[in-house]
Amino acid sequence: MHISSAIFDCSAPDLAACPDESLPEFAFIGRSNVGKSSLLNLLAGQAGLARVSPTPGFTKLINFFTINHRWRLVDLPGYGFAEGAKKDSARFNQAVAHYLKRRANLCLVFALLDSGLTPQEMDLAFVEWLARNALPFVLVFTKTDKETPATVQANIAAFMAAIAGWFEQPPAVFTCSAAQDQGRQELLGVIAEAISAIQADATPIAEPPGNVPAPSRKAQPAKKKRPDRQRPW
Ligand SMILES: Nc1nc2c(ncn2[C@@H]2O[C@H](COP(=O)(O)OP(=O)(O)OP(=O)(O)O)[C@@H](O)[C@H]2O)c(=O)[nH]1
Ligand SMILES: [Mg+2]
Repeated sequence: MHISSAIFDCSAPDLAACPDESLPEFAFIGRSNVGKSSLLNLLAGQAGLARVSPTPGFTKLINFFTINHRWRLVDLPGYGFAEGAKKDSARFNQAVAHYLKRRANLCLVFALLDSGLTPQEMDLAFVEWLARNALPFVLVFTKTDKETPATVQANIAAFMAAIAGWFEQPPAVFTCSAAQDQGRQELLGVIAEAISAIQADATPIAEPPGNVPAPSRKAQPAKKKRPDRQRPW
């Protein structure tokens, strides 16, 4: 997929402040410092679009970026950041949960995990939460440049073994390195497929030939435009 434009839209402290739901959204979530903002910049092809920092808990608001005027990347605050104003972090965690559970145009969650770490309790709990809430997601193991390929593969295998019992079909797994420009095309491919699935779903009913009465749109069951039941990736 070619990215022709990537524009910062707005920052929202809670669901009510989020922009309208007219565009499909792809959200990045994971522990503080896992590389969410860096991956967003890698996909957008624009360093500095989302702000990156070595300080955990840097992204504190829900940040929206419109890509190609047609869909959005959403940078979420990380979980597991205990410092700072307690009240604020609690509110942001709740805001993220509301966003993930209630945002009708959320197409897919990219759940990020550090490829240099063995399975972490907090990440396992979060993936379990995603599964329990039937949210569509893929796993992305980040920062692959920091460890040997063998270590990365061992950590991925251990994580997949830990979650295996929760799914009939395990979630799709990707790797990336924002530092080495790795994983961009694969992840953009996932987004392109999800967008195609939405467009196919939204194809208007063709007019019937002759005098045959057109099927009433009202009679059709309302189809939710979230492709979460289809899992096109
Ligand atoms: N070596 C390496 N460092 C990375 C990579 N991705 C991110 N980093 C570094 O990790 C740190 C955190 O990156 P961010 O993208 O800000 O992480 P985040 O998940 O958005 O963090 P919060 O907003 O604090 O939750 C920064 O110092 C980045 O430069 C990567 O692929 N490889
Ligand atoms: Mg960030």
